[in-house]
Amino acid sequence: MNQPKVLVIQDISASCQISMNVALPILSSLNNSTSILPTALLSTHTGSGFEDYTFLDLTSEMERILDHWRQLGVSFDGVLIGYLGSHAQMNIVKRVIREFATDNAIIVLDPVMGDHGKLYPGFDEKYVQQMRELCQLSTVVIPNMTEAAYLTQTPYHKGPHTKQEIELVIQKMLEWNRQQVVLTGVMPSEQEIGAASGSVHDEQVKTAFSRIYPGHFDGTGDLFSSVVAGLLFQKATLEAATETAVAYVEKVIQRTVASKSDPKYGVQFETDLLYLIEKAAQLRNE
Ligand code: PXL
Repeated sequence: MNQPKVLVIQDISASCQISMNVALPILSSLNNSTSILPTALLSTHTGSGFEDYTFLDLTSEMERILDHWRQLGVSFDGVLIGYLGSHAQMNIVKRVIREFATDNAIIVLDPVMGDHGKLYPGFDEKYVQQMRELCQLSTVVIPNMTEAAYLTQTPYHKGPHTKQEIELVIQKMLEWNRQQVVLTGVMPSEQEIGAASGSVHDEQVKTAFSRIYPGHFDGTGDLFSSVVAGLLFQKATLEAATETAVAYVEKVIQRTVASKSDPKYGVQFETDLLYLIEKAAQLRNE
């Protein structure tokens, strides 16, 4: 069986189970052949509890890597884009899509820039505007409620969310990317959380939900988009990929709570990788 050749563009938060540290094992478990283009090297992520993090911007190295790949004639069937370290990297990502993506490549963009109604440190309105442009070049965009609010210039609403409210956000997002959107952090009630997906080819918005567990779990957004991307690269439908990602992330959160580990370091995703692998095999045979 031919493996898709895929590229992950995001940071390495060295000692946390987030971003590149989860994307690689997830994509590999889902049978994708993976290359990486790291955007920055940090000691940890930039969220609360880690105020003194180190940050090495890899912009110039990214350019050098791409120049070498160009000489080699490297190309990718799928690209997953996550946390970028600077404005300048937007142009590099556009270059990757232009020069290294095959004609039918699937470009999955997680527009990582904020959560809980606020932008992460280092991001501003100029970055949001650049992100809107990147949405236009992507096959699937996976914003959380905060990122969607910034991208569509609608007020952030913590939830619970009504069906109409979610459908409107998805419709506005689709005006930017004109293909497919998966909105995360959707809360139909105080007890449930999950995702809603929409496509320009299908009027109907599809949803998948799980139980809410109290607390904040860093890295679940990165985990979710890695699962969706990994399955889409394997030709699963958007609906199946979204349902699987919601179910897997719930299992991982249960595991993390049971382990009593400090959730600021990310989630315990490894133990349930077999569940994901088996689910992917089922989807292939459907
Ligand atoms: O999980 C998103 C993320 C990725 N990378 C870095 C971050 C964050 C969220 O805070 O700080 C460096």
